[in-house]
This record gives sequence, structure tokens and C-alpha cells, in this order.
Amino acid sequence: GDYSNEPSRRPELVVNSKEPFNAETPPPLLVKDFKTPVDLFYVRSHGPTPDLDVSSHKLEIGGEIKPAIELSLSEVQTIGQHVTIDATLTCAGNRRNELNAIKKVKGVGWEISAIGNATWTGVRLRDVLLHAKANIDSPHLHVEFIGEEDCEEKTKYGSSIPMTKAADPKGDVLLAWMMNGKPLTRDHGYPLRIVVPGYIGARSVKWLRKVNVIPQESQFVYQQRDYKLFLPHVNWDTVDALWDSAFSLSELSVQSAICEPEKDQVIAKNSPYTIRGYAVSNGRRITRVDVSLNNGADWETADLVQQDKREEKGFDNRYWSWTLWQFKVGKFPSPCTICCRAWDSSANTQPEQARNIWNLRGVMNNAWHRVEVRDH
Ligand code: MTE
Ligand code: MO
Repeated sequence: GDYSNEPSRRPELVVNSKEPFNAETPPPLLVKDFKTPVDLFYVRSHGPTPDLDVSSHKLEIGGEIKPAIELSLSEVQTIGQHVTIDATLTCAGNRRNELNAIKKVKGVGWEISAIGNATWTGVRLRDVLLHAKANIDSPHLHVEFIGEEDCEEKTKYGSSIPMTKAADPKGDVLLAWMMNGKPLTRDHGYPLRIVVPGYIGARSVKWLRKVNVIPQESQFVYQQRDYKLFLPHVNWDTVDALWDSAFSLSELSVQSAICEPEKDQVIAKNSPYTIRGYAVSNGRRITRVDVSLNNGADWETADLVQQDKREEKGFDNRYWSWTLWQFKVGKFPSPCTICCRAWDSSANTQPEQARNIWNLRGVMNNAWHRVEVRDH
């Protein structure tokens, strides 16, 4: 790939891979704002960053849509009502480093910040599909998204979601051109990207070039290989026979993490300290976050500081934004291991040990998050 025309980036970002660019937010900055600043938002790219010209960029709607339709960004913008939705985006590989520490996994390393919360403005994918006269009532169809760039895997970036999510008016899937009220930046998909709230970030395709209505899941590696779960005993010799029967990841499970203190931080014994973190669960409301100061032997309830206000508007299970929480400690019992776990409105919670959910691709780690604190 040609990496000679990459955009400039904030020096605060923690870079996990330079080419392609993969970087995450320092955890204390992550919990400062309910909406993550765009230039501090994690970046996960599989190839060089496109530098697209909005005046010539075209979106194609095809697959079963025949003949295919070509749309400019301004034409996309006239198709439906403009909608603004708050949604957290998170990579299925978030917290991969903890799995890698147990046993080596394959994939870009991530600590706890391959996640961010933003406001997205666009038109509903549902309206675009209706405009293209797609059969949105067919439950067997899938909608595939293809990006503009050539990835390091020597293919375009492609992925899909089921029509049932794509066309669900409560699914809130957008063709978005704005993030936090400004045009998308190059790193986040300028000029147009898909945003699939509640699904793994891999489905929110950036630099969107094509939308295809197709009879089965996308055949791109990013759908068929990269984002699948296996048992802990499956290794690189045995996985080949299992790829096709394993399901492609889509909806996220319940997740939470401690952003302050950071790992190995020093907190003087018996001093006051406020623990902060995030929690999110695929549209379900976060109902409780528990914190333990002794590695899970005893638990207390954290304060939910800020969360999506969708309930006031009468919407169910569309809490796409994360919840920020805090737990104030009067006398910190350093040294200790603190941990957190979240619960959602269906009483889903997180598994105790990452080793039980270890998988060779290192995806979907939502084990209790532990942070060791020192006293000097
Ligand atoms: N879209 C394209 N075209 N190319 C990519 O590499 N990466 C995906 C998704 N969309 C990707 C893409 C993955 S794995 C994630 S987690 C999100 O974009 C990250 O979005 P962000 O970089 O805006 O945070
Ligand atoms: Mo991702």
C-alpha cells in the first residue's frame, strides 16, 4: 500500500500500528467527555487512508438492484429526512491485549479504548433501500457495504448486515456524512460511511463506495474470516475446518472498563480517589455497574454519571450510547486489584475470567475488567 498521503493526527493517540493506521484514545481522555472528540476517537483502518473528492465521489446501489443506481453525496442527502443519532462505535478487537497476555492471538493489539461515542448525522439506510426499490421485507436478504480503499489483505473492505437490521426503522442504521456535527474526517470515512449502532465496528464501513442487496452474507474476508468466535482449544491448525460453520459477529454483548486509574497507577494508601469508566450493551440500557476493590470478593454499586436519554423519548432498546460511571473511594486500599462489571436491562452481565472466552482471533473480550493499583 501507499502510505505517502496520510492525514495529520493528534500526538495523544496511542498508536498500535502505523501502516495501516490503528490508534486508540488514552483511557483518562476517553471518560472526560460523553461525546468523544473526533480527533481523539480510535481509528481502525485496514489500508492507506483514502483522500476522496466529494464532487466526483459516487455511491453505487447494486446487487439485486438492477440496473445499479449511482448517487453523488448531494443526491444521497435528498433521499430521506436527515437524522442525528448518538451511538458508540467499538471494535470487536477491543481489549485484545488481555487475551494475548493469556495466550498469543492474531490481530492488531488493543487496550480498552477501541471504543468511542459520537453523534452521527445522515439518512437512514432504510430510506435509501426504499428509494432503490429493494425488497426490504425479505428476511433472507443481506446488505453489503464496500469501501473505496485497497486493504493490506489485497482486497477492498467489504462486510454485510442482515436486511432485518438494515431496514428496521428502530435499527437506526445510517449513511452518515457528519460526526459530532462536522463533516467526517478522512480517518473516519470522509465523505460517507455506514454507521450500524449496536453492531461490531467492522460493519460500519468507511469511505463507502457500494451498497449491494445480496441473497447471502458478504463473501469478503472481513465477514467470513476475521470476525468470528471459536472455543479456546481451537488453534490455527484446526480452525480451517471450522470457518464456514462459525457465525459472523454482529451484535455486541455487554461491556465495561475502568479508564481511571490506569493499569499500575500509583494511588497512595488511604487517599481519596474517584474510579471512572464506561459501560455499553448493544442498545440495552445499562442498569447497574459494580465495582470491587478486592478482585471480585466484595462489590459496590457505581454512580451512573451520564447515559443516553432515549427512554424519555419512549424508545426501547435503542440506548446506542455508552454510559459513563464513577465510584468515589474515601480511603483507597492500595495496593489492590480493582474490577468492574456492568449489567443491562435484560440482566446480561460480563464473564469473570478472560481465559474462559479466549479465542485465537482475540475478539469480543468482555470479561470483568481488572486494574492493579500500587501504593508507591
Ligand atoms: N471501513 C473501511 N472501508 N475500511 C476499514 O478498514 N475498518 C472497520 C470499520 N470500517 C474499516 C472500515 C473496523 S474493523 C472498525 S472497528 C471501524 O471501521 C472503525 O471505525 P473508526 O476508524 O471510525 O473508529
Ligand atoms: Mo474493528
